[in-house]
Amino acid sequence: MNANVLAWHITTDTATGQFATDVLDGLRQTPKRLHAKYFYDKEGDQLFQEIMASPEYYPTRCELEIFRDKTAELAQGMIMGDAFDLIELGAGDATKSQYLLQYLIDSHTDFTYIPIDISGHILAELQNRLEREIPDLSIHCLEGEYLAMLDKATTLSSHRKVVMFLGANIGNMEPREAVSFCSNLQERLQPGDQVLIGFDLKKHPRTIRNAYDDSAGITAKFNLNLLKRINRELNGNFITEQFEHYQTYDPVTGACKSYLVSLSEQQVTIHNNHFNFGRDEVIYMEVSQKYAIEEMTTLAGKTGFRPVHNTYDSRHWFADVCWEV
Ligand code: AVJ
Repeated sequence: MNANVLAWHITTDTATGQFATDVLDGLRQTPKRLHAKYFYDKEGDQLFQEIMASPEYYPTRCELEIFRDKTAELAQGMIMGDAFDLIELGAGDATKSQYLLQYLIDSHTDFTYIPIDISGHILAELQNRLEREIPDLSIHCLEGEYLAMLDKATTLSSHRKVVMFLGANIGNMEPREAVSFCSNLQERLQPGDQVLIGFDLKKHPRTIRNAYDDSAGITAKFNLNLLKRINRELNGNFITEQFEHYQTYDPVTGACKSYLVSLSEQQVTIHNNHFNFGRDEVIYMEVSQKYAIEEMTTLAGKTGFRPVHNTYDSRHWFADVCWEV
């Protein structure tokens, strides 16, 4: 394929076009970087499932414990007041939220569940399953980008809103990006609206590093899969054996970062675009930011929210925090 073919992709297929643009831009930067949001193609989804099942990766199990065992605590702030919309950004298969949904139904709460996801396929499956398993649930799926769909949800109803952003997905933002994301969220909400955000907390640095450097090498595969995806979808020629996963965690800043290290001096071509890699040069792949309790509170304060309540798992490794506008 030549550059014209790439241009064709960019103008005719927004999804592929954005992927191509972001990959080429990222690899032109110093240091080179790729975006974690592109990890999740079919193979990446499968590998992420394996990560969540690995003994080292604790965050999913911690948040599941909160939703399963502390449901009443999570719900207490929400159920005061009139009917509300429970909006979930990046709902996925909603395994965790389902405990909360069931609890709200059992306590005869008047609410509509509005899952937002970029994948229409995932939403269709979710809607099917929830209609079967929680027949009394009122559900309205929105397919698209988080903030655009949040705007849409605002035009659909004037109900009070509770917006959930779970799974420590906020960790994929650098602290500065988290501030602008929370501000954008706050601007779209009204006084009395709430958010429920899942944060992975600072803890023993080895526990954290091991979660992203599992002994079976699944996280390494997960990172390398993005190179394979670029080969598949953007006509790249990465030799994945020439790259090695390297994980860091800085217990002071809370930044947990993954890199791919080039094992030799090499050139990679993506659609006629050439990229030179020095030996030991890295690609910065992902940040999974960890928070101290005060750092979450500071983030709330900087972005116009008032912290209402934090719910923790039994080890205090994870927090789902409720903030109000
Ligand atoms: C889905 C962003 C929460 O950062 O912990 C897991 C992704 N990356 N292992 C995380 C991930 C490597 C995960 N999030």
